Amino acid sequence: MEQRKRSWAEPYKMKVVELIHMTTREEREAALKEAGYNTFLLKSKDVYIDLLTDSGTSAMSDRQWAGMMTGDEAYAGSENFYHLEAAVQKYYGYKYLVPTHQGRAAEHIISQLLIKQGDVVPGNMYFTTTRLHQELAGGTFVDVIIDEAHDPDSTHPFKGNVDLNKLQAVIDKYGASKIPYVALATAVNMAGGQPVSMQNLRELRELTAKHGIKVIHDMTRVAENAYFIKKREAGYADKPIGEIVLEICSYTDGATMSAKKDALVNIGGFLALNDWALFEKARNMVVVYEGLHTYGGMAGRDMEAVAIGITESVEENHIRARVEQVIYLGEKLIAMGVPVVHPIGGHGVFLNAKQILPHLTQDQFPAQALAAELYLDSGVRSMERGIVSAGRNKEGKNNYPKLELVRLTIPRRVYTQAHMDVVAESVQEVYENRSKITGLKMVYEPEYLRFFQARFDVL
Ligand code: P70
Repeated sequence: MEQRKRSWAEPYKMKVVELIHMTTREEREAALKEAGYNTFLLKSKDVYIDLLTDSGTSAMSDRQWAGMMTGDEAYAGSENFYHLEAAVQKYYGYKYLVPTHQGRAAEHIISQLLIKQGDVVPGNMYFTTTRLHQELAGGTFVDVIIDEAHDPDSTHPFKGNVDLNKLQAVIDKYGASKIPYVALATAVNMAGGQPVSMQNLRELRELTAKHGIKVIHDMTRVAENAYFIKKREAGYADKPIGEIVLEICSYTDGATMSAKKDALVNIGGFLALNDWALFEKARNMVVVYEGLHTYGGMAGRDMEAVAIGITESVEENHIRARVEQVIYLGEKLIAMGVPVVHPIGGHGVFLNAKQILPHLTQDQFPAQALAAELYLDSGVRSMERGIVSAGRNKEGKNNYPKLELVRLTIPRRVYTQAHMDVVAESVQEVYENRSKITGLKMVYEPEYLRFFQARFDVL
């Protein structure tokens, strides 16, 4: 007998709501011009549905807000630090915790501690802040993700996987002593929120162990990765998400975390390590750049919210609704014929700007132009993830990434299915009028992470 479809619904109900602004097209035209056609420079009051990022934009639960009231704001030895430390040990299995104000601060510390001038750092696709910290420490990032990750149409179920042959070639070429660690991200952001398989992690551990190379895990979206393993990898369908997360972490030596994503808070992060000697060095460094080692730039109340957020992030109902909401939007767009990155990832839907705007060259910033047009149409804010984000290489030349994407990133527990419908209809409208979209030129380019503050003008 055929099984009747049973829908999922948000495993929460609303207690407080935030009113959002609606604008006219004329108002949006003025706002966009003032923002230099960069969605990062728009004022939030001018945005209707904000899909810029899933970072720090989650709705916290009543349990988290209640936890905030138990903030122990002692300068040293805050109770909340010990709660967070216990949560990291229990849910992620890492032994030692260095709190930081957000993810990039943890990246800074680990990069400075492990990378020497002239080192190479292989990783499963670059992330903007991660690669910059590796470069500032004297290293060079080398991409070792599987080829499928660079192909938006490939439906490989684990496009985040490390290509072990590519990694072996890097080891052969430079020697293990030049490789401080492999930078391994779960739910690879720049590839479209694509997961790594457990099988791949096991093999990666084996290969790196043979050469004495560490694996440092960017675990910002590890629970979303775990959900895909549960859905797609043999042997995991009945395993609790928490167990899958623990197993993922067990194949790595330490982790950087932006708690602003998976862990459902508005600010926070950490570095987690298993090696005592390295931890001691990191703890020493955090007091220089972040704050004392028992708060690292977070208030006590923030650490409590992270500790509770971690427990909620591995709840089955939560993670299912979170990822399936993203997939709901993605499938709607696919049904409308809009080119997107396949398969739909864990934190957002990525529009394939190269394919949508074939009349623009990459130097005319197609993804930036598409994000601007979407905002003009409906006030939906998205993020460029293409040539602007990819920045310049060490010689000062533009990087030309294969992926030229617009990210529609879904904040956790914030928007409803009706919001997703409105977004899809706006994307469809823009898609149907795509031939009228013109390119942009960059008129201001900052030195670091240019996508945040660059300004553009119409061609
Ligand atoms: C995003 C955010 C942050 C992030 C991440 C991964 C896989 C580290 C970090 C840094 C915010 C962002 C950051 C740079 C460019 C655009 C947007 N990602 N690793 O929206 O963490 O922000 O806490 O310092 O995704 O994807 P943090």
